[in-house]
Amino acid sequence: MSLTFYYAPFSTASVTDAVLAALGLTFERITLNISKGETRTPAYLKVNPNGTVPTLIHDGVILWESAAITMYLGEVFGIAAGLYPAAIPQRGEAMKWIVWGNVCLAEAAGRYSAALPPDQTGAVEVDVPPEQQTLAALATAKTDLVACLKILDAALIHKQYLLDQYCLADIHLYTFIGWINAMGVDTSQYPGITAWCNRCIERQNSQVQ
Ligand SMILES: N[C@@H](CCC(=O)N[C@@H](CS)C(=O)NCC(=O)O)C(=O)O
Repeated sequence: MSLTFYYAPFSTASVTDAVLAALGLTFERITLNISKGETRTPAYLKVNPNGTVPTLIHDGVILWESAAITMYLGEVFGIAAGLYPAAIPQRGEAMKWIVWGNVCLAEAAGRYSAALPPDQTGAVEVDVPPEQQTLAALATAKTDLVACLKILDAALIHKQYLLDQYCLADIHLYTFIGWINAMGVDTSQYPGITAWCNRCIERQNSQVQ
């Protein structure tokens, strides 16, 4: 089995990194420096024409988009590891939360990050168009981000995990919360999210022992 992971620190690839770690998979890591343009070289664009990380190559199958990668890894490795539901309806729940994490939560967080001064984004520095760096853009992104956090909090307030049991969907979304906190957004006012984050940390700690 061959698994190659294109990664950059403080990027969306951290989500895939956390999923790979939870699955205990052995892989080749290729670390790219986004600031030096290493995601935009002709050689890398042949692998991922979007010029972004993460990219994962599994036995010749080239995958981009962290949500697709988490679901693929769940399907191929996660079921046997007890970290991904084998069938509906829980499978559908996992897909719903993973896609929502990217399309709604991380999308709003990304706009918030883009509008912040470069040293406060909690992420790798990228060029941001000036129209995305206004106070109005920051306020709109914050409103959208808070709306997402409220949805997540409501889903977790009476539950241990997003699904009936801990799975890759928790790891995927929990990693985004880490980034959101690193941007200075305090999520401690959301009791469902806070208790869930603590449970995810405990799980991660027990996985490395
Ligand atoms: N929707 C994509 C987002 C990937 C993405 O935007 N990655 C950024 C880092 S967070 C990147 O690689 N940027 C490199 C560049 O723009 O050159 C995913 O979830 O995988």
